[in-house]
Amino acid sequence: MKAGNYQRLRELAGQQGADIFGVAATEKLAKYIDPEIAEAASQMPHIISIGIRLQKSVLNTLTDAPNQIYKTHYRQVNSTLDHVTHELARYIQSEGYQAMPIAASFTIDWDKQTAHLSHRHAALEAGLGFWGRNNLLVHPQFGAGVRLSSVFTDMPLVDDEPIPNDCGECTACMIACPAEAINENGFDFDKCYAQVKAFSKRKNYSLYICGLCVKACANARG
Ligand code: B12
Ligand code: SF4
Ligand code: SF4
Repeated sequence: MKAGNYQRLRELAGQQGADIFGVAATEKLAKYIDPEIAEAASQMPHIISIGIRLQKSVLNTLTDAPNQIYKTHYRQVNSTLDHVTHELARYIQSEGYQAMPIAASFTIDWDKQTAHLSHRHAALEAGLGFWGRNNLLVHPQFGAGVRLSSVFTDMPLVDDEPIPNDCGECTACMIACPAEAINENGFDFDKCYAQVKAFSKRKNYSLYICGLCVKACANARG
């Protein structure tokens, strides 16, 4: 039953537009769940993690800053992620189980820069990739060129395991980052945040996006 549910959800996610799919145990992610949903989440032992691969043709138009085609692609992919997680939740509820889809991109606490759930940590536990030098979830084949989303559920499912891969000798994102936020000592969140905030102030932007370490990683892996 667990394996059958997993396969059915995996197929549905793929039909609706997801490129990658995995399942993590909710209990491993307790510290990455916002208090607003903690009680509800504790009754749903699995987190379905999905991802959509970004188009390299779009990423490769980036030179030294985000541009308008990246901004529109970012929105398209978020919108599709929200569609897929909603469709998975609809199916699960129709089968008599609980499901809670989490938005692809929504910040609930602006001081701490946190969401209802950290999709990266869910994807890490679901075996969709490893933690990269760029602080992003790196898929072994698509690199950090994947956007992520998640659904809590109590439908019986098999949990996946994390994968052992890592960045190895690669340093492509260190060279690409305009803020020097990625270095031998790790990831400097303040430098990255200051850079994406500065980009957001430009005319017609408003979003806290960048994409340069994503582009570097997608090309390094793929
Ligand atoms: C708020 C937010 C931001 C904020 C701050 C994010 C942050 N805290 O790092 C800002 C605006 C700066 C930002 C920037 C970007 N973001 Co953002 N962001 C989010 C959002 C909405 C919430 C993140 C969150 O919950 N943080 C809370 C803390 C607890 O979790 P965390 O940040 O994941 O983890 C921290 C630590 O655990 C630590 N850590 C360090 N090393 C290790 C090692 C291990 C093994 C572990 C477990 C943890 C760990 O790193 C983090 C601290 O910085 C998520 C969507 C979501 N719901 O997850 C997208 C999300 C993380 N963003 C994403 C992306 C792509 C970006 C940008 C590239 C912008 C862009 N799209 O062009 C940059 C990249 C910055 C970078 N290199 O990390 C993607 C990441 C996809 C991926 N493949 O990983 C997400 C998941 C959106 C999505 N739906 O796909 N983001
Ligand atoms: S999002 Fe931009 S500023 Fe932040 S680490 Fe990546 S390349 Fe650097
Ligand atoms: S570009 Fe290379 S070093 Fe940076 S996160 Fe991706 S694999 Fe790791």
